[in-house]
Amino acid sequence: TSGNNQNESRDNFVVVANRLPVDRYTDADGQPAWRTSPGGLVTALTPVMERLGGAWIGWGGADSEDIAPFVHNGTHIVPVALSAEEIESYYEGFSNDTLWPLYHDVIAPPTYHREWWDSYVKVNRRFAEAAAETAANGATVWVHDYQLQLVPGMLRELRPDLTIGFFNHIPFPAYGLYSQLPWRTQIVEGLLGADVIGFQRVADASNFTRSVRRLVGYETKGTSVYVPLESDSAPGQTGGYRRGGPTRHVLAKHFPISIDSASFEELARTPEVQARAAEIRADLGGSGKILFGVDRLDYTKGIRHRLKAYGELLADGRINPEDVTLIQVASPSRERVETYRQLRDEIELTVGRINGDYGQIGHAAVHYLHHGYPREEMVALYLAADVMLVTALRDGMNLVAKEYVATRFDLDGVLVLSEFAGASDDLTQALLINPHDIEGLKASIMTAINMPKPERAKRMRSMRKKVRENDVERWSTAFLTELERSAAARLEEAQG
Ligand code: GDG
Repeated sequence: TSGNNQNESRDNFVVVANRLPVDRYTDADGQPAWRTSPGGLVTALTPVMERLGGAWIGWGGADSEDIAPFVHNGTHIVPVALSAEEIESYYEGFSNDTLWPLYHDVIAPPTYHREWWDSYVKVNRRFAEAAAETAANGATVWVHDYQLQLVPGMLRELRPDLTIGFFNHIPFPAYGLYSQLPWRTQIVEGLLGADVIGFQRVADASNFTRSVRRLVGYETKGTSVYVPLESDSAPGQTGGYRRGGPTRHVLAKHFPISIDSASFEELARTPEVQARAAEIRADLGGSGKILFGVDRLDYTKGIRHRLKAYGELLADGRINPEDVTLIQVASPSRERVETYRQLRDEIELTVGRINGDYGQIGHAAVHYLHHGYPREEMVALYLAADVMLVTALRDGMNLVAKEYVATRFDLDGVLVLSEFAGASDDLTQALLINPHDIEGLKASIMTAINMPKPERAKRMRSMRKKVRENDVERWSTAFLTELERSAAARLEEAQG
């Protein structure tokens, strides 16, 4: 196969993701340089990369056109260039204004533009070609997330020798919504190029297999999809293949992602972070309850619902700003997409109103911060917070919920958690809420504020056990084990 050329310099393990695991910055001498980005995926895959010797293919950010591959901390970095026009159409457009709202149950209306789709196809092909050139013969390639759903199919055509995994970090919608997508069949076929397709929740995997049955008519059984090897008809024509012919097995299963739990606890135990948490509490008056929310500023996170519930509790006189404060960190996100601009305006208007109506000198009702913070500060905030508010309307997993739990080695703090976040499957000892039910949300916030210490400790202990056991290493190992199994099965078949 084509993988044999220069096999020496090629990699046995290749990650393909929209973004590279490194960020560009200007060093002390004014020279452009790269440093590891703080993300969870990077942490999760670093040990695997070190073990297998890996490459990472991704976009390097807005001002990083035409950079040659290089090595960073032992990882082979392969930048994919995007033009300004492609950033608009493939990334901000199709990825973040078509797929993102559609896959989050159309909380915001998805925009369908044929030009955006064309760009998505073109950019996915560029990523697939880069992967085909980088991967050694028989290598394993792990593709990530909704921006790259066509890569598995394209890559399988280019390099049938590879073992291909795909992990979807966001929800996969029910067929009734997914079927809106004009290119629904192409995307399902793109994904089916993988050997293993991972989702966050059981429901996401079953939504996908249902779409497979409805759109291409392939046989599915539980987490197995049987993709016919010979097609009698043009792709996309439902049922146009010979039943009972030879098939390729694809596993479509849930692999709930997690965090590096130990490293969060370790950071929480450092004297610096402890001191900072105490300082935050003291700055807010020392004795009152602190409610805390931290999210990318995104309409899926339910920040408006959270503020509505909190504002009404103040209006009803059930809480008062001398005793209760809300800190809301909204880290800047996708600021060039119109829906996100509007959301920011709405949130800032609401925060201004709440503070204007209920704040007092020295007691703001909401401390609203539109910044990104270093991880140390995040952990100090988690430690300072009596109540953590995760009110997402739809969220693949939500790592913030798990980070809060991992941080609270003191067995204190209450997590209010949306049942629409994947994290609620595991964290059943949180106060589970439906964010659309404002009265219910208000009641749960009051329960959290007034929860007695022994109950807080009992719930936190049980959640900590889950987050410690199911950490991100377990996640990547579970996924890669299935990929290895699939590679072994294919090898066996090929050898007869
Ligand atoms: C997608 C899916 C799924 C946020 N602000 C700051 C900051 N963060 C960190 C958090 C957390 C991460 O960003 C956010 O992860 P989430 O899981 O909460 O949400 P998404 O960004 O939407 O992630 C989600 C995830 O992919 C993984 O599969 O769970 O469902 O939507 O780690 O701590 N970190 C720092 N400063 C900030 O200001 N340092």
